Amino acid sequence: MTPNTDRNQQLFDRAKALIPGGVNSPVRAFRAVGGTPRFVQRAQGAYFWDANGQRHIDYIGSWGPMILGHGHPRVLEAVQRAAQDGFSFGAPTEREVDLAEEIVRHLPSVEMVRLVSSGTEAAMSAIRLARGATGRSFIIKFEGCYHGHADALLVKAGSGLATFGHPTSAGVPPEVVQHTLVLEYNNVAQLEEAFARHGRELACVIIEPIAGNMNFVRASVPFMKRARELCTQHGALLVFDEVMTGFRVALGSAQSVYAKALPGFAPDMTVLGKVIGGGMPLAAFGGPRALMENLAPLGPVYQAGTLSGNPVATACGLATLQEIARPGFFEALGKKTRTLVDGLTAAAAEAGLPFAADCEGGMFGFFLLPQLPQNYAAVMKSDSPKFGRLFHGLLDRGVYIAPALYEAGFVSSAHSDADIAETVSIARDVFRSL
Ligand code: KE4
Repeated sequence: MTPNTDRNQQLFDRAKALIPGGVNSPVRAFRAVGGTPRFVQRAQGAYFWDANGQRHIDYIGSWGPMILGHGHPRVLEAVQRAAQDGFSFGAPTEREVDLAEEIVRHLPSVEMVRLVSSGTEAAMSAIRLARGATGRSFIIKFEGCYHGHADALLVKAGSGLATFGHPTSAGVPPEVVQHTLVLEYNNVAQLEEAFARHGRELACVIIEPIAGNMNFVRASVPFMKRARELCTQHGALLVFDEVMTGFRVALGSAQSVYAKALPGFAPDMTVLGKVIGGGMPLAAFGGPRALMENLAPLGPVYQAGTLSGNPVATACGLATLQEIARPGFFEALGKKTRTLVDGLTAAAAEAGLPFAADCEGGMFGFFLLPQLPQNYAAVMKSDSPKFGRLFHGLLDRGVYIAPALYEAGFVSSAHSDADIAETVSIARDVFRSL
């Protein structure tokens, strides 16, 4: 244990006495990689400083939200101003309408949105809406995809659960998941078969278009094309879980990437989170008017939330979206992320390390595998102990990546070219040591 973790360790020991695992979300506990989680004291731009004052270049960015880096001046100012006017009212505000307009502006498939407080809540509500709107019970999800921890979706989830290797969570009664079919990602044959067997009973297919909870696995274009066709043919809804990819991989989110490859492509519903809250608790789900008007108070599908559309969170999200909508933002961010990925790939090759990486916009992933995996089983072939050594080698040198093999990485507009170059140079040393 390097000396500089003692204040982190002290805090971790205190936390473990009061909070299960010492954390408020499992992946933060470093269980997959071992060692002591770094307690963040403060963050600014591309960096955070831990409890011992050690600076880290941050490639997690709160697992996606901090696309502008930490403490962007215009976002901070918007939040401070909003906080002056009140924290929460439980009544409508103009800024919720402004944020809804901003989201709808960039997503042609979305005519209406409902704001909620977490991605879990948004995905859970989207499933209920799909079931309510279609009158059907069955849903399809994919192994390795994670859609938050609502019971019906916590089946072979790819995020924390993949790290713990549990196929499902304790406490989820079998009858609650009996309508959840779990298929192999990118497997067209299984999709065909599931629709052949259950077509008319299927309310929706929910998918991460780029699976950030398997680190970084793209749904192939043929697979996505087939999913779209089958959903349309059988009257099931295609639900894009873009909590991670939304406003992160492109201004039009991942659906705009697929629409380039498949002209006219659009999901039937979109789940959003992370970036649209800019780091504050805010998420959303949206789609065509006819579908969304099934929601209370207009329609029979109930959904509610005390802090939904919270006035401080909407200020943070709106300021964030306004910044990333500036011309050239995503071109510059994409270039920076590509430079990082190419640099890491070259450094791994020099060290003779099996390594495959990919990126889109401000999101990237890499595998200690000879080529990019197409599904969860292939991802599971990664060398977990070696990843742990890589993780700690980078961490000890002040580079902070996800403490789990199955998590993606994120670059912000605050990461400078020098930060990227420093990261690649540090990685080169660590790869050699592996
Ligand atoms: P939250 O309830 O954590 O806001 O969102 C759930 C969720 C839904 N859909 C996707 C595609 C997601 O990636 C997430 C949450 N992502 C994880 C990281 N893999 C959050 C980190 C954590 O669990 O602490």
